[in-house]
Amino acid sequence: MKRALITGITGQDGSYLAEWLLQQGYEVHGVVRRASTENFERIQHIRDRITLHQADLLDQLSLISVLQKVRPHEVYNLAAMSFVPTSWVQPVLTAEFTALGVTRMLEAVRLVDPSIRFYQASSSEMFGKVKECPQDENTPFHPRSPYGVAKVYGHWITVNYRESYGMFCCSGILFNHESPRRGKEFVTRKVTYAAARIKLGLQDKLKLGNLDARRDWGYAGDYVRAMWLMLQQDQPDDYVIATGEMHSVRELVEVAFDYVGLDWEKYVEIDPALLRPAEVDLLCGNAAKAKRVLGWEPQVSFTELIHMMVDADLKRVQKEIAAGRSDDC
Ligand code: NAP
Ligand code: F7E
Repeated sequence: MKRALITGITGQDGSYLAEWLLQQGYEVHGVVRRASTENFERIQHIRDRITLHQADLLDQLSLISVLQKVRPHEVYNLAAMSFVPTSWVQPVLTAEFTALGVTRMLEAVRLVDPSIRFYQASSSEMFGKVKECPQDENTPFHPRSPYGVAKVYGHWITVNYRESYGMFCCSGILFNHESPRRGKEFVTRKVTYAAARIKLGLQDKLKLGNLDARRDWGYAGDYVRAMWLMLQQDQPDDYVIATGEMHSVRELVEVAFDYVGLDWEKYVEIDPALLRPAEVDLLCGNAAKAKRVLGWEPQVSFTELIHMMVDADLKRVQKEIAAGRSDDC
């Protein structure tokens, strides 16, 4: 039986990847960091089928120990400080987690068993102020946030361990991917949650930043399959994973509010505090290499994704109302 270790298993992608690997017959292990209250909501439904280990990307020895204990065949390094605005507030910590954390994980792999296959969660944020459209594996990087800069470091150190030590290291350059499990501060979820709450009478305004920003949004469940496929190839390599379609935040709001029968313009307010010091105006990926080599293609369209998220939020908010514990807005 193959064993996999996932860092960031409590996150959006970690939870979908754990499900996918269980379906493939893997023994699944996850790294969690200590918190005063457990934050296992996304993995609650598979909690009895996975094994969790305490470790932290800031603590080299803890990573080595967990690898020695689990002896995985594959490591998926998904843990990171992943929210772009916070990276301006905590740039040094972002670099520690999101950049140096990758080297700590790679060093642990090299020390314990360099034949372990390694996946690094790289990001389209590395393209930032884009040099061409669409972006592919050869497009130069120009990151626009401390998060993007940290991800560029993580990407190149992954490539470097492959080239320096011949390790099986892959970097997946994933464009934005979303789901009902997306954190509520990211724009898709912020919008679908607000649409549900406004529809159900719990909220009357939604404050947003830049409505003109455009992104290539896909479904997280599709994207974790690509991570796994990368580690099943004969040769390690880097791949762009994207839908190839771009939509603005304004279109996202329209689709979500239309779906619940509301006119978004009556509810959305622009809050200048939500504008970023440096914006990524547009991102659109070319995943032709992933299609050709991995046979990977997205299965959920943009509209299906947003409808899926609104449906899930309507159900969640209705449950909260029934239980008498809806969030105050
Ligand atoms: P997410 O929901 O924010 O999850 C991040 C995970 O990292 C959480 O499990 C978090 O644990 C963990 N983590 C953070 N700091 C840690 C530390 N010091 N030690 C151990 N664990 C730590 O992010 P996601 O959307 O699933 O994304 C997964 C990865 O893909 C991230 O690296 C992200 O930067 C990258 N990525 C995401 C996208 C996207 O659109 N979703 C696109 C490209 C790349 P806690 O639960 O304890 O906070
Ligand atoms: O913003 C605009 C905002 O925070 C998308 C992370 O998973 O994907 C994600 O990063 C766009 C930006 O995602 C609001 O200015 C407008 O242009 O949902 P987001 P992100 O910054 O693209 C990449 C690929 C990652 O790797 C990251 O980990 O939406 N926007 N108004 C807003 N964004 C937010 N969050 N909140 C607003 O009110």
